[in-house]
Amino acid sequence: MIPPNHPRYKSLMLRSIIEEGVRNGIVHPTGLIAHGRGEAFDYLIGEKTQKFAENAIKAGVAYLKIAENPVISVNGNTAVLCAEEIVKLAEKIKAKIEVNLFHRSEERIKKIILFLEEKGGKDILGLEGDAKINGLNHGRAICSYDGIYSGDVILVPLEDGDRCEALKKMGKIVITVDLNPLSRTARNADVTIVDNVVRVIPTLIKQFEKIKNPEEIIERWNNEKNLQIALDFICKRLRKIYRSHDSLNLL
Ligand code: PTJ
Repeated sequence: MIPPNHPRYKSLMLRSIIEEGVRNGIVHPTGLIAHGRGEAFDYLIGEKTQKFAENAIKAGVAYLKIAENPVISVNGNTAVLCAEEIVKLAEKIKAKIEVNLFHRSEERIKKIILFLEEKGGKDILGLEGDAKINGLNHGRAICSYDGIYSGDVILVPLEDGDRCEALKKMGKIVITVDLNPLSRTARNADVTIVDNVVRVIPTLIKQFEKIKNPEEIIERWNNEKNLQIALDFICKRLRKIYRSHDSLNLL
């Protein structure tokens, strides 16, 4: 039991959700490591949705608004962290949900589909495995023809760099959520939301009604520049924290 008044309550709760996800076979064991890396970067951005993430969320919404066949790709970590919100988002934007795993196993796909269905998800793709992402030769290449394969705009939180690159080569617009602005996925995607997926999905839902000028937002969007802003923010923040520690030591 984590006491709600613990100063790290929210973060510890997310850890425990991921841990439980591993125990019940939804999250792959390496999902713990991925989560830990995410936590470290969340620390660096102040565990808040910063301006650069807000702007990326707006760009993501803009692409989702003009999409003809949007798809949300869900893996083990994303499922346990925000299944309910993913289902709500899919309904709002009329997107398909596909369970698409890096460490693919039929058993885990079934568990994740069931988990999403318990939260209200319908017609969830993933088990068919009737298509392949071009240029990848591993289980992670397998996808659904009616989902990722034929989709035009793909939202892939916590994605693998190789696969993101392969999706881009297939001509997809890739929107990712990745706390690490240095990752290959972050650098390859069309829109990289440097923020925690648990904060991003509810914000995407809220912004969907608000955005009325998607074409203008897309026209102005520069992912590389936004990633640089995120990195500059982290560097500036670290220098500031370091200085304030220095002055504390002097007292
Ligand atoms: O369920 P599977 O088999 O599809 O596997 C999923 C994981 C996440 C294990 C797999 O895709 C993987 O190994 O991912 P990576 O290459 O470690 O990348 C995960 C990225 O997500 C890292 O850059 C983390 O910083 C980032 N990340 C982790 N937790 C979060 C996050 N980004 C946003 N929100 C998070 N909560």
